[in-house]
Order: sequence, then C-alpha cells, then structure tokens
Amino acid sequence: MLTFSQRLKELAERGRGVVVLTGAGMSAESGVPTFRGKDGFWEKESVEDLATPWGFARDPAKVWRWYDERRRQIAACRPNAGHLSLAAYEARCGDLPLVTQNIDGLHAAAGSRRVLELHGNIFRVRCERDGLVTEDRRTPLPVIPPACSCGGLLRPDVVWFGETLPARVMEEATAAAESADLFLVIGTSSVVYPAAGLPAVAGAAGAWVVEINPEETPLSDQVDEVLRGKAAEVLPALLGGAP
Ligand code: BV8
Repeated sequence: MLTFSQRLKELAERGRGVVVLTGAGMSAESGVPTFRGKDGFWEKESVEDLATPWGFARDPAKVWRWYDERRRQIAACRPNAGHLSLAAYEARCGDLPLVTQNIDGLHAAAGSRRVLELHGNIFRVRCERDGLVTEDRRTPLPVIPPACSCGGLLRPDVVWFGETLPARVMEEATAAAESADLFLVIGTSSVVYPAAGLPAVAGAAGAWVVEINPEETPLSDQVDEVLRGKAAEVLPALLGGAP
C-alpha cells in the first residue's frame, strides 16, 4: 500500500508550483516499449546505429525502418490512467508544466496543454535540405526513406544522441524546474542528460522532489520522496483520476 508524506499531500492539494518530468515508463502501461530494462529497445538494437545523426547518415533506410515500426506501434496506443490524471490535474490547477522526454505524443492526446517535448515528436518530420518541419502520421510510410516535396531527405523530428535539445523548450523546462514547489519525476531511468539534470535543478531551488517509478534509479537516493509504483496507479491516487 502506497503512502504519501504530509508534505506531498499538501503540495499536491495546493496545486500551485507543481512541475512534472516524464520518461518512457509513463507510456509503458499504454503498451509503448521502454528503452532500457526487460524487452527495452536498447536490448535488441544499437543506439549508435539508430538514434544518432551519424547512424542516420550511414543508413537512413535502416533508421527509418525502426522509426516506421515505432510509429506503427505508438499509433495503436492510447493514453493511460496516468496521462489522463495529469491532464485532469492541469485542468483543475490551471497550469502544469509537463516536461517530457517521450516522443509519442500521448500527453497531448490525453488533453495536457502545456507539454514541453525535450526530445521532439515521432509524428513530426524535418527536411534535411530546407529544414521544413511538418506533421506526418502515415503508418506505415509509403516510401522508406521518405522525401520532402523539395526532393530533400526527411528525418524524424526528434533529438538524437549527440544533438542539442531545442533551446527554447529546454530554457522553459529549466525555468519551470527553478520555480517549482513540487517536482514529480515519473517513469525515467534518469540516465539521459540534460533532461536527467532537471530534478537536481528543482531540488537546488527548494522544490520537494518525488520519484514515481517501480524500480530504483540513480536518482532514487537523491530525491526527497520515492513512490515505488507504476504511473497509471500512483498518479490517480496522488492527483485524482480523470473526470
Ligand atoms: C546532448 C529521442 C549536447 C529519440 C532520445 C557523447 C556524445 C554526445 C553526447 C553525449 C555523449 N555521452 C553522453 C552524452 C550525453 C547524452 C547522454 O545523456 N547519454 C547518456 C546515455 C549517457 N545526451 C545527449 O546526447 C543529448 N544531447 O547532450 O547535447 C551535446 C551535443 C554534442 C556533444 C556533446 C553534448 C540528447 C539526448 C536525447 C537522445 N534522444 N530519444 C528517440 O526516442 O528515438 S533519448 C531516449 O532516452 C528517450 O528520449 C528516452 O525518453 C530517454 C531516456 O530514457 P527514459 O525515458 O528514462 O526511458 P528508459 O527506458 O531508460 O527508462 C524507463 C523507466 O521507466 C525505468 O526507470 C523503468 O523502471 C520505469 N518504468 C517502467 N514501467 C513504468 C515505469 N515507471 C512508471 N510506471 C511504469 N509503469
């Protein structure tokens, strides 16, 4: 049985100055595979080949086959009770900066409005030639690798290893962490930077930092409170469910 500290209950009840950071574990109960851990992507695939600009330059078709399969998987997934709880909580509180490392779009699909996508979105594509970014939800893709109308090669509009995060989004996420009273870290292994550095920014600025994860992570012994459970179970218990 999960228990919440008095401090957490009061901060969650107050509903002001709450900031959320999510990772792949947030979408696990929607059926989206995570990256690390049992059956994780990185168990079967090489990060270097699939989630880096040099891997894409070397073999764009191979990278696109991987993303096309992930797009197909994610297109069949729906927001879970955790996503819906966060969206309902934002509607009640009026504002909830929701920083996510996820590229699946499930927070927005659940109705969350202020979603800060640090690592981009798997249903957006960007032209390597003219930089044009467009939404593309075709699954499967008709041609691999897909081409822009200008003839340039399209790439997923996501942030790969070795690429910098969108500056404005990262600035907004950092500012939110710096002014948080309560910082919820949900479903992330906390190993990928700079996203994994945000809980320390929030803690240094005085936030009560809470990890929601069924497993231990490198962050576990640095936070103020650990809720050892699944996002779709803990969040409705802590923040209330969807209406
Ligand atoms: C950068 C998008 C500046 C693509 C991703 C060498 C060269 C260059 C950079 C580096 C380098 N060495 C290190 C770095 C920095 C690097 C980094 O941090 N590497 C790590 C691995 C050491 N970072 C970068 O490269 C970043 N850019 O630093 O730019 C720069 C530039 C040039 C040179 C130097 C520096 C860019 C990082 C972004 C990479 N893109 N994804 C795609 O998705 O296809 S990262 C990828 O990992 C996803 O975004 C994912 O979200 C992210 C983190 O993983 P998690 O979300 O935490 O998922 P994971 O599976 O790991 O964990 C799931 C967790 O959920 C687990 O803890 C599990 O217990 C829990 N869970 C499971 N079920 C549930 C649950 N929790 C709750 N409920 C459940 N039901």
